[in-house]
Amino acid sequence: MDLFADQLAEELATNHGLRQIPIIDGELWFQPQLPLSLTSDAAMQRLREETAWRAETIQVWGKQHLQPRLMAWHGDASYRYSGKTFHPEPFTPLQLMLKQAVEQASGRRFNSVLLNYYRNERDSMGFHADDEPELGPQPAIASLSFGASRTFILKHRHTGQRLKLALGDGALLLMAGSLQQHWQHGINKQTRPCGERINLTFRNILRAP
Ligand SMILES: O=C(O)CCC(=O)C(=O)O
Ligand SMILES: [Mn+2]
Repeated sequence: MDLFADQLAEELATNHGLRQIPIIDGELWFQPQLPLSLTSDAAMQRLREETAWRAETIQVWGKQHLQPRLMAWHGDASYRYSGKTFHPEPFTPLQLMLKQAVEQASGRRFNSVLLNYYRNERDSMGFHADDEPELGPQPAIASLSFGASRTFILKHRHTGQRLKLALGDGALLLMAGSLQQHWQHGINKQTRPCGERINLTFRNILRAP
């Protein structure tokens, strides 16, 4: 049975701040609206304009396809993702400000951000885990969303349990502990029309010693 984690989180969220959503095999923390010093509309517009968006390709059965979304990588460290090495652009001032807000809310530090731009309901992200070795064995990944609400789905690798979470405008989600080892996550395309959404996943890339 699907567990609607946003309902659960709402019950748990008796005041502001990140609240833990109880799940097995990992940590999941959620805050419906991260307080920021600018409106989401303003953040969205600046992210749209200031980010180095790219249409990346993906190889499926030997054929090149365009990813169903735009992506960008900013920060201090290069990173391998979906078999590709990203050489990041520097953080923009707005990204640094958002990073600071996310760090304050989560108590974690980050040195990179992957941004995803879902142009409409047809854009999506396939099931995956953020388990690249550069992130370390138990990475903390903080996801901040702006714009249209989209359903974030977590799927347990062994039990098949699914958990759905509506990530609305301003929502902060923190994945931590052993979550990436045991769960995959993704955003399906949907039939119901929706507007644009920009998601930022802040990560800490471990540097070579
Ligand atoms: O758009 C989202 O909420 C998910 C993004 C994500 O999983 C990723 O960037 O690895
Ligand atoms: Mn991910």
